[in-house]
Amino acid sequence: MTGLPDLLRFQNGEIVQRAADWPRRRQELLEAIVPLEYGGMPPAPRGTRAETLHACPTRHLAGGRFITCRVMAEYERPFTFLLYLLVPPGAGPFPVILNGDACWGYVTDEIAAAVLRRGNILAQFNRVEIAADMREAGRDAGLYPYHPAATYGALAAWAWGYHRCVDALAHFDCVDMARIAVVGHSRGGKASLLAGATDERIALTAANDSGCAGAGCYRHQGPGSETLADIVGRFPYWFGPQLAAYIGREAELPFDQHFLKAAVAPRRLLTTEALGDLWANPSGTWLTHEAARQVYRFLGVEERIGIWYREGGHGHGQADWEALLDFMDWQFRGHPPVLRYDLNPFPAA
Ligand code: GTR
Repeated sequence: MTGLPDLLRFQNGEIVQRAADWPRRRQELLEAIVPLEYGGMPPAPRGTRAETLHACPTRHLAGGRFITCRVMAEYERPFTFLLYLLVPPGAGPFPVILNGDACWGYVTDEIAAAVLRRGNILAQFNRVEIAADMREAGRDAGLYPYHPAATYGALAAWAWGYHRCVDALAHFDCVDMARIAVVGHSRGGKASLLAGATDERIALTAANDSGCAGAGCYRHQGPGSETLADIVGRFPYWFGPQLAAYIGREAELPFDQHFLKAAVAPRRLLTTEALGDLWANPSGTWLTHEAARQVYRFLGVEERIGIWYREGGHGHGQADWEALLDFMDWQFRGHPPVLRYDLNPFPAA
C-alpha cells in the first residue's frame, strides 16, 4: 500500500502468523533500526541509584510536592544527572509523565498543574546533561567518555536518559511503575519514541512533532519536509555513523520509522502532530502510523495506538499536553476518550 517494508513478515520471508510470534519480530525490527539509525544504545549500567536531594511543597502547582533527585548510573565511575518530580497531593501510587526536555523550558506552570490535577506525577530531566546538543561538543563530555568504543549518537544517549529515570522512579513509593508514560518534543520526541520502543517498562510512549527520525517517514516526504540529507547534514551527532550512507538511497533503508512505532506494540503509543509543521512531515507521519496500526490490529489492541493532529505549527503547547492527558486517562483509567485519536487529515494520501 505505502511501499513501506512489511512489519508482519520475518526477515526470512515467513509471515508472522500468531501474536505469540510478535516478540521475535519486534526484536528483528529493533535490530534493523537501532544500530543503523541511532548507532546502538549505550550499555546499561550495573544498577541505578536515586538520591533525594530536596523535597518541598509548592504553593501554586495544584498543591503538589517538588522533589529534586540525583540519578546515579553505576559504571566504574558513576554517571549522574538530575531528575525533578512534581507529585500531586496524596499517597499514590500515581502514573507518571516523564519528559526529557527540561533544556527547553516549555512546560509552563499551567501545563504542570494540568498534569497534577489529573492525578499524575510530572517527572522531568534535562537530556543535554547526558549528551550536549551541540555539534562542536564532540564526544569528550557527558556520557560518551564512559563508553569510548561505542557509536551511539545523541538521540540514543537521550533515550538512555529516559531509561535511567525509569530505574530511578522505581525507588519512589508514590510512583505506579505499571503506568509510566514518556514524552518529548521534536528532537526530544525522537528520543522519547526511541526510549519507548526499546524499554518494555514504559507503558505509554508519546512523541510530539517528532518528524524526521521520529514519527516521520523517509519513503514519503510530504511538501517541505525534512529529508535524511537535511538532518544528517545539520545534526550528524544525533545518529550512528552508518546512516549517512543512505542519503539519496532512502528506499534501500532496511527500515522506515514505522519500525520504531511498531516496536512499542502492544504497549500504548500516541503521537501528537501539527498540520502546519511541514518540516516534521505530517502526511508521512500518517503513513507510518497506519502501517504500525496494522500491527496493533493484528495483536488485538488497535485502540492502544493513537495519533492526533492540530492546526498550527511546530510547538509543544497546552493543547498537545491536553491531548496526551486525555489519552492517558482513557488508556490508564478507562475514561471514555474526549478526542478522536484515529482521524486521517489526509484522506487522499
Ligand atoms: C530542527 C530539526 C528537526 C527537529 C527540530 C527541533 O532544526 O531539523 O528534526 O528536531 O529542529 O528539535 O525543534
